Amino acid sequence: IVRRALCPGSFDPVTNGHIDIIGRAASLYDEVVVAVFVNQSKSGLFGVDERRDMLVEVTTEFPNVTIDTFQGLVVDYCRAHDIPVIVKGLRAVSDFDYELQMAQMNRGLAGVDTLFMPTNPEYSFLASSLVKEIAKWGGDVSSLVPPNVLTRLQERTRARG
Ligand code: COD
Repeated sequence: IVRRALCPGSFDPVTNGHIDIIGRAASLYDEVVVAVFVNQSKSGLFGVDERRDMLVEVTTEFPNVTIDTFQGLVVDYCRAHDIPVIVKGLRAVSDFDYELQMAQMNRGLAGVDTLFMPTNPEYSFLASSLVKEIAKWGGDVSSLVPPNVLTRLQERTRARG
């Protein structure tokens, strides 16, 4: 049997923290799908297609990882693609409340389980929202995101002034 897992997220944009979790999931499962979930109430800095393209570029080193986009419930994506488990990174206790709530809801809704991976301590403070804020004001985020994301952040923040 093929063991499949889903790494869902906003990935606006993908950071080194995400890549760490994706790579570790790829070493545990036969196939890992990373899916960009569209959140209609959050406009985001990057469009969904751009977020997908950046993820494709940074996951070429993992042959068993594929990238997709989806609008809807995580459990509906899992059902449609026959994926029994979601892999999530946990940074701190502050992540835990909400992640536990979602995990229990997803299990109740569709029997889809969630596996939590502790973040690499190097990335425990790292969040896409902070990266965007720092980049917006010209701060150095080169140690937080891969080079292709850095380039796009610089282009985007320059374009917006
Ligand atoms: N270190 C380790 N892991 C990290 C780090 C880091 N520095 N940063 C992020 N992560 C992990 C976390 O596991 C996180 O969940 C994941 O990467 C994605 O992070 P983000 O910030 O890109 O994504 P979120 O948290 O905005 O994604 C939320 C979802 C899209 C998963 C959620 O909104 C969702 O499930 N939406 C679909 C609708 C749905 O099914 N709703 C019902 C839920 S019960």
